[in-house]
Amino acid sequence: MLQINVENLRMQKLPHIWCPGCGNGIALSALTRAIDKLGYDHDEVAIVSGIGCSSRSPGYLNFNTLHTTHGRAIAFATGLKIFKPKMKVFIVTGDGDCTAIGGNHFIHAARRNIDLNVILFNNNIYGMTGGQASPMTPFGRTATTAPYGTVERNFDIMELAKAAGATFCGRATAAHPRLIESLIVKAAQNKGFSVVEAMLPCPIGFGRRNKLGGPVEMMKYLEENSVRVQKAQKMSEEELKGKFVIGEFYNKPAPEYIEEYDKIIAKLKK
Ligand SMILES: Cc1ncc(C[n+]2csc(CCOP(=O)(O)OP(=O)(O)O)c2C)c(N)n1
Ligand code: SF4
Repeated sequence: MLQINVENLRMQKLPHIWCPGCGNGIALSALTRAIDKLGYDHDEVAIVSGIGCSSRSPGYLNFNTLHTTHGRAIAFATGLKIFKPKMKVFIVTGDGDCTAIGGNHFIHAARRNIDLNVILFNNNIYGMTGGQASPMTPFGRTATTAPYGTVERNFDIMELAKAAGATFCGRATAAHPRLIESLIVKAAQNKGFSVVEAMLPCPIGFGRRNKLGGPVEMMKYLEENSVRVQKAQKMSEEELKGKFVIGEFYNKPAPEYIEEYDKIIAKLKK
């Protein structure tokens, strides 16, 4: 059974604000289990978020936490990491927070390969503000801002992260909590910019409007339509339509931003 270590929670901040059946808690608990597995002290971990339902997570977590402004979590985390390079920094961000208003921070942090770990809580919608479409709302799905279905194509964040320069990326769904956890462990072990996408049900802002049923049906949908990366490689584009490819997508080291900066500082000090 999957358990959560209560020492990782700020019990005084509970109950949380999330709707019944929201997937955020699944990713939050996977993050805490990953931190336990990595053996980090509470004092050496920082969790940074922007604004949104998902971005409320750090408030419930008993680590160093920063709840910042919408879209700016990566910018704050970059400053923190530069000032305290030994800190293990995790960013909890929603699909709107990370890929719309925060999109430019995301691609440039990836390009720099700064040692940060983005945990993208992807519920395909702006949950907190009532269900507007985000850049990760799948084509054709409805939202308050797209009542007849969005005509915009959604980002594939794995492809975007890799193309921008991230050195680790992986995806899992709420129906695969152990995979979310193990991807977060690997992300943290990567010395560079890492992205873990957790596909999570938002039954209120996304599921209800798109007639995907309640939380149980949404979880089943995620489970039944997921395909492991290795299997997906042998499938045609047609066969992959509507499927969520999950697993480790990319893991290849490259020069890390702070280490490169330190080299220049050391050279100039000589
Ligand atoms: C600068 C700014 N613009 C807009 C908002 C309003 N706002 C708050 S949360 C949010 C979207 C949240 O969606 P997402 O990041 O996907 O997270 P979720 O709530 O789905 O977890 C928006 C637009 C804001 N707080 N600040
Ligand atoms: S609106 Fe969606 S993301 Fe926000 S708490 Fe409710 S179910 Fe979760």
